[in-house]
Amino acid sequence: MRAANGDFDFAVMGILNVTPDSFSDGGAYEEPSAAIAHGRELIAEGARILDIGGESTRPGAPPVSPAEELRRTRPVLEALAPEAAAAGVQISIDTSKAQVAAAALAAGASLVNDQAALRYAPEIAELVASSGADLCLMHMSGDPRTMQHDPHYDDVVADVKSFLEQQLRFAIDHGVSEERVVLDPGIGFGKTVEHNLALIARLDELLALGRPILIGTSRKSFIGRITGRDTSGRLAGTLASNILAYEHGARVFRVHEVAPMVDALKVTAATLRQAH
Ligand code: HH2
Repeated sequence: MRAANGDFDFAVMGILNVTPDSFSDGGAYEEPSAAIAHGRELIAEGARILDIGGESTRPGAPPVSPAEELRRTRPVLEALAPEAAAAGVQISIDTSKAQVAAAALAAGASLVNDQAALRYAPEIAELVASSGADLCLMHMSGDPRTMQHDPHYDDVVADVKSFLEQQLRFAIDHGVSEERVVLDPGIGFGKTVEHNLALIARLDELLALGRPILIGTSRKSFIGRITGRDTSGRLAGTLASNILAYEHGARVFRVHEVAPMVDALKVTAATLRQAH
């Protein structure tokens, strides 16, 4: 990760879903002009990374072709890339398709956020290696169509850790520099509420892999299950889960609402500094 928030050791990643069907903001930024305006807002609010995605991965989401994913994301990426570069903000492409990753890297993205962690498109490793980009490897059990059908682990934290270790090794063996990789336990991807909470509470165990941890809890259903709130009322739960994740070692935070997250993490980080 290149850019932290101010003199703090965390980076907030703003979510920019250019999709008709994302679970909490589907359709809101489907028009390129609306997505570009929202991207500018996220930068102004303090996002250090913009994560642009053209395919929803909510449970049961229908797959999207590479051409359609590119049609959605490319104009937004091309418009925002120069402004993001001027502001020192990194652009991330949220995709598991090599064709989409390649086009996004050519248009100015410098992070590939691969939710399949190279399982669907192993060739993303070579693309990332040759362009010198960063790579996020996320754990998902199965695929979005089936992942919430009775997920099971022997020990969710140990199983996620060993998967991430194996995919990190694969990436390195295919030319990716280790220091370019970020790891993500994949909150909500083939996990029960208890699995998600265990991953946050025991996130420290993933630090042994030696790479920064990215976490994405924003508005997710485990927060709704605990609080009884729909997606529009999950900001407080999102902040709470990310503050705890920071305390347990996460340093990159993927969220829809950037400004409150930046403030909450600044106070958390400043407080914890005094404890050490
Ligand atoms: N979660 C979502 C999408 N991409 N990437 C990473 N690395 N980690 C995550 O936890 C993660 C992710 C799902 O959230 P969202 O983009 O809001 O929804 P949708 O997939 O429906 O577009």
